[in-house]
Amino acid sequence: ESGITRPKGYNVSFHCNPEMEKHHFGMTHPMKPWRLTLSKSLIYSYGMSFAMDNYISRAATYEELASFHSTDYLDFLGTVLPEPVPRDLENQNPDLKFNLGGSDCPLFDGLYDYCSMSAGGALDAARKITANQSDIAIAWGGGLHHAKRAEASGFCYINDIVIAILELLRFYPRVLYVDIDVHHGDGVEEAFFSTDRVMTVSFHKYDPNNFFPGTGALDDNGPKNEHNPGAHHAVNVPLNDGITDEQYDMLFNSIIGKIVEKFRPSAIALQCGADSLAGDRLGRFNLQVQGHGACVEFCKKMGLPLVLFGGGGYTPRNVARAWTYETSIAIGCQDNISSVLPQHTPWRDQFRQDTLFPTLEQILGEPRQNRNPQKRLQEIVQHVSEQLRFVQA
Ligand code: TV7
Ligand code: CA
Ligand code: ZN
Repeated sequence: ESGITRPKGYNVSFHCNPEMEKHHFGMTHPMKPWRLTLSKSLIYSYGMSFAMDNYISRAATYEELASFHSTDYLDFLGTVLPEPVPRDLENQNPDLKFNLGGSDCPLFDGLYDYCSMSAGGALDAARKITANQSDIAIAWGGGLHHAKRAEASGFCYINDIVIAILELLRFYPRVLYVDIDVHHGDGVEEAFFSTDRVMTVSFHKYDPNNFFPGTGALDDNGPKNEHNPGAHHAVNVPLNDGITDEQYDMLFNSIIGKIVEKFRPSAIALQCGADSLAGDRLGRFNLQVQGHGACVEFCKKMGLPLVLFGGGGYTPRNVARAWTYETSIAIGCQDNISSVLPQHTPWRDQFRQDTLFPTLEQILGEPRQNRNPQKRLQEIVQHVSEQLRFVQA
């Protein structure tokens, strides 16, 4: 008895493309599309595919990508060929075209296909929502929040989130974008900087000189020009190393709760970057699978159409745990699934511990020091409350 049942009248759709997982950024590059394979295999091992509509997503068309990106950029992206850049020469060449071909955004075989598949999944998910066929649509292969209109950035080439939100905006008056990746969601924020139809909220590690991308201070809230409708519609929650589940939960619930009340979105787009988990190769937080998943649960409880995107996540076994737990929350079977990984899970030894919820001690040995004083978190909530006085639904 797997405990997986399909609630009547509640639809979750799952959008993925196995072709995407075969791409490689390079041997030592932290972004491993294989983490999608591991996640999906754990989700399927729990039997969750029986409680969702499962789709192999298509690749987005050039025209769909051009709803956000410039054609100059897309044309270049579609024609560049990978030529290995010698490691030592790379830093002497600061003017890479469209920021392509450096070590963060390398050129690799099938790059254009990889990008269009990531965007295709996100767009399929958005369309299942706007067609009223899904209550929650999941695209773990998306969430590439740093890409700009005509520039690659931070492992992101095509901004599937912006493209999906533009689709939602054809049907809904207002969309709330929430980003729990450990990095600032700068590309999505910038894309909707001058509209009051999208409110963007990013929680992230903020250290302008030492942590990518260096933007997203508490008082970066949209255009300073008051006549711009987008003013006050960017919310930033800058955090420090070692934040815990309890603190994050308090912040998330109080901030997102206030925003939903004031902005009254018609749909929510949630980027679930799993690099905010403890033990991530690039991240620095102490979040556990439960705390990360609590954000998904809170958004689901708002009772609005919801699109879930992937994003960062550089320790594949933890990414797979988080996105599996979050898929179970979407379906509503989180209290019925076993915390012990299914015996027949492929690559089961990759997970090291056989539980879906390893303790901080199991993940880290020694937990990272928490550098988020309670007083600072209260200041953040206070700032957001004051900011929201300028926001009208
Ligand atoms: C959404 N951090 C993306 C997050 C993008 C972070 C960065 C690396 C990195 C790149 C590598 C690599 C790495 C161990 C880590 C200023 C630099 C410093 C490259 C070495 N190892 C998301 C982007 C961030 C590439 N970039 O939000 C190849 O870390 O900090 C930077 C920029 C210049 C480039 N160098 C790093 O999670 C999906 N990159 C190993 C091999
Ligand atoms: Ca973020
Ligand atoms: Zn990230």
